[in-house]
Amino acid sequence: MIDVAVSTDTPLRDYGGILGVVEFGGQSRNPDLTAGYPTVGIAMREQREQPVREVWTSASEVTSGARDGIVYGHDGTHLFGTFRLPGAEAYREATRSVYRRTMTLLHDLGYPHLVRMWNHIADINHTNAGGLEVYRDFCQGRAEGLEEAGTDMSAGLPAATGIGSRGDGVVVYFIAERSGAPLHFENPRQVPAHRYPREYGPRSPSFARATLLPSSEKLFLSGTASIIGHRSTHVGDLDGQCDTTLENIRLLLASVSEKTGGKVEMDSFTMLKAYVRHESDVPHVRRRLREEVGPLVPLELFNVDICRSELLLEIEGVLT
Ligand code: 3EB
Repeated sequence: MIDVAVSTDTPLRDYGGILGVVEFGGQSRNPDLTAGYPTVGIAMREQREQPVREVWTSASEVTSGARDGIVYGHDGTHLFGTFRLPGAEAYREATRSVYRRTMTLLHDLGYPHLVRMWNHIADINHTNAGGLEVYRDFCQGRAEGLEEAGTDMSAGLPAATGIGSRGDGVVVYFIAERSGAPLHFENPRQVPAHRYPREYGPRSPSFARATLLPSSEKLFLSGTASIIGHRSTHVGDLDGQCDTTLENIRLLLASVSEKTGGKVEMDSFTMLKAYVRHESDVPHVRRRLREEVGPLVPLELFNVDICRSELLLEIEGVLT
């Protein structure tokens, strides 16, 4: 059984088995195994702020290793993996290559099902030397790498986040599963991202809106924003974007509940994260989210850029 905890303790308390740790602090750092488990740093906060850590835990014994630039920890059921691409003028080729290597690693270690991926991309809205937006360049490499690895690009894509960071380069971490095939879901009022029209870039973003992991009774909600159909709505209107984003989440949860016969609702969150483009909007978004979930749900907000320049916020989370 895989679980996640949010911690600001240094050193970490004893969690038993640790599959991997993601440190959201002032700097992006290459993943390593120095602590005895995979650790990666992502520049998501100001240097002076205390880092917050996301700790992916297991009830079983964890084995860790590194291969081809990918650092991983696994327990026989789940695998946590992470890699970093150094800052570059273009990411397409490096992304294609590392996504392919990731799929090969997952195949070789026997965790063929991608469950969830987080892609943190520095300067995500900048235009690169080739005249392409950094996010679109990344999306092209990601789609090519997954496709070349034989991924089913309509039904086999995991839930994901594609978001900015304050560091340099691209940091990715992911969860994969051995068996019990995860179930992927789409939002009834959003065009699946893999079918976005060409106006959003040469290759569509590769992700599903949510992934259910039946073995751990967890629903991984992708980064969700103020998008209806394939268009951004309420441009320039923070509350409008909050409303649409929350409604997108409600509709998605209703659709998952209907399809599985289970019940996932707004108060089923065990972890909630929001990305907010403008620092001055952070307190308001925090208040809006606290109205939705109880006072005990871990809630983290990060002031970073969002993949479409008109989007003011994006929300993701884990539900049980
Ligand atoms: C969207 O719905 C907003 O590129 O992996 C959300 C989740 C978004 C994941 C990704 C992008 C990604 O298109 C952006």
